[in-house]
Amino acid sequence: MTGLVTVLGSGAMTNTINGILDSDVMLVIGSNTTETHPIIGLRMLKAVKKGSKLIVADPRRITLCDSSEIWLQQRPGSDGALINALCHVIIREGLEDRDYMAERTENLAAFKEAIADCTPEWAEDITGVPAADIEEAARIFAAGERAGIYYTMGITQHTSGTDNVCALANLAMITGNLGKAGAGLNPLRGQNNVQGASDMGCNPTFFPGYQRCDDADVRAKFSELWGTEVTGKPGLMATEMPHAIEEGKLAGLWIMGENPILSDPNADHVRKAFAKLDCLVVQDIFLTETAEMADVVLPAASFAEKDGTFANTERKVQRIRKAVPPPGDARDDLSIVNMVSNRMLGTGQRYQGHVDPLYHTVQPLANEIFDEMTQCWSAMAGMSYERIEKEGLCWPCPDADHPGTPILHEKGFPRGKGWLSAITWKGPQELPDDEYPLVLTTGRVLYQYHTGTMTRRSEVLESSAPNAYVEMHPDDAAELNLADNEVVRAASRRGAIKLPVRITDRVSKGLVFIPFHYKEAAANLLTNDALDPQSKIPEAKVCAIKVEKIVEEVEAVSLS
Ligand SMILES: Nc1nc2c(c(=O)[nH]1)N[C@H]1C(S)=C(S)[C@@H](COP(=O)(O)OP(=O)(O)OC[C@H]3O[C@@H](n4cnc5c(=O)[nH]c(N)nc54)[C@H](O)[C@@H]3O)O[C@H]1N2
Ligand SMILES: Nc1nc2c(c(=O)[nH]1)N[C@H]1C(S)=C(S)[C@@H](COP(=O)(O)OP(=O)(O)OC[C@H]3O[C@@H](n4cnc5c(=O)[nH]c(N)nc54)[C@H](O)[C@@H]3O)O[C@H]1N2
Ligand SMILES: [Mo]
Repeated sequence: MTGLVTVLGSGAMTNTINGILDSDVMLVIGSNTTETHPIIGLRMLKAVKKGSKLIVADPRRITLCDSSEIWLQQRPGSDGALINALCHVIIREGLEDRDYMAERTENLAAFKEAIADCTPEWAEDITGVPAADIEEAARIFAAGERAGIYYTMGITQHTSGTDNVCALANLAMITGNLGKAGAGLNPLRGQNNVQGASDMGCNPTFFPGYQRCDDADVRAKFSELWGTEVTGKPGLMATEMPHAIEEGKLAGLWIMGENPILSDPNADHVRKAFAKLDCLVVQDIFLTETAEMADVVLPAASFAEKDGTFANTERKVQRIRKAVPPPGDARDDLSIVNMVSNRMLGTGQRYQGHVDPLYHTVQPLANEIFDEMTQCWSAMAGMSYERIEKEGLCWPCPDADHPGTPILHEKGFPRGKGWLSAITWKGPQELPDDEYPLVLTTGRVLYQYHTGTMTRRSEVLESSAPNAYVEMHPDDAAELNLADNEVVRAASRRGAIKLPVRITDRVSKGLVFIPFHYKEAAANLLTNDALDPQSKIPEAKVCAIKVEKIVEEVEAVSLS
């Protein structure tokens, strides 16, 4: 997997948002871009108008399908087979970029062997996509001089999520599409500043700047910089923590800006695990469902109430400025973390800082932390607040004269040659059966954001998408004798919810979709917490459920 880590590095886009307009072909796979990244979706639609050919691969008929050259409606969890078959056709028909492959990639023999039997007919059986459509899509993609791949959670939220991403990297490399404008491998990052959080080391294996904590040289460097001995053992991923609590390996949690009681799969299990903690601290801008369980709640300031930087999905580091003061006792996250760590470590004050008007303590200024970051990570070494005053810079930006790097891998990959992975398709962990005959996939709608802590407080947004629903194909609804909008019971092996049915051919027969925003019908009571072995991402995109008609219980009183 070294190939994956070096090709993908931080999980950011290799190319830029505006660069989408330079593409001849776009493959959008597992991304409902117009609803979840509307600005990027607009760029895609503009690119189509300019003549770029759009291939959509999604189990649901998303809005982008209307503008596509071809739509591949694969079964959820079958992407590995679909992508391998696309590669198979490209190699079989000699449509690959041979010079690029020879010069810039390795492990070709093992890759070719892995896709040798992945014929379009084989993939049709697994994915449900007609073999001829797979062939056509492969030809369109390979014919593009600049073909970009855009993917999001439809690709990653699977027990085979890492394999899916590696398979897409293969497709980009065999067609010579890594390292030029309008192309690339582009995961559209989700949360605001999730890229910045990754860059800063919000990951159990890395210090800031993707520097491994189990590397002795890296540890020595940070021990010196921070004036304290730093430990070198990788920690747990958030998704591993509920199990660790149950096994008695974890007694305390400090959660900042997450609401896992609603956002983690198998939510009932998460709630039971959290109840066993000795101490739960939650730092949030609202009293969330998770905060309600906490021993201590630390009120945080929102984005508009603090200074700092956000890094966006194209690795662009941009300034944010305090527009209004935080309400009441709320403090910016940096001050909160600093106040706690000062008391825990007794290290005193390491920054010049400013005096907090309420607490009369010295707190670091955001730019002091930024400067520290530029000292410990070469990719940001050339950045400063002065340089990003008006316009952000894309990392890597190694020195003060460097213009930043909007397009990654133009001259080569960090590891040298790009690794073509040999991927064997494995299906989802839980498949439908007689008892739970439907496949459930979950995701988002335009007007709501995750667990709704923020969007459900906005009257406009809430009135636009006020309730949960389950999308179901007309044939499945007819079998259960359901009317549109009728309230049904949806149940998996892990839990059950009640919600109205939305009868639509947006989904195929056998597939249902539930948005996970709504606490009154929380989709995550149903979802499976099986994890991808490498990335530890849960399989939020496939589990088996049943949907039942609710039969009104007849009041027995008058009969007795
Ligand atoms: N309005 C809004 N925007 C958001 C968010 C939000 O909550 N609301 N959240 C943000 C965050 S953090 C993220 S990560 C992104 C997520 O952005 P997206 O990944 O675009 O959003 P999802 O709705 O989770 O799922 C994307 C698509 O995957 C498809 N899909 C389901 N199963 C499969 C499968 O097996 N294979 C493939 N190829 N596709 C499948 C679904 O039909 C859906 O169209 O959105 C960000 N933007
Ligand atoms: N079934 C299913 N489950 C999923 C997914 C799916 O597709 N299907 N998607 C998954 C994905 S990709 C994601 S990213 C997660 C999202 O899961 P979460 O991150 O748990 O969801 P949010 O509701 O966005 O919670 C973020 C919290 O941060 C708080 N907050 C906002 N700004 C600040 C701030 O500046 N400081 C602090 N301290 N707090 C702040 C908000 O009030 C909110 O409570 O959900 C995951 N869960
Ligand atoms: Mo996300």
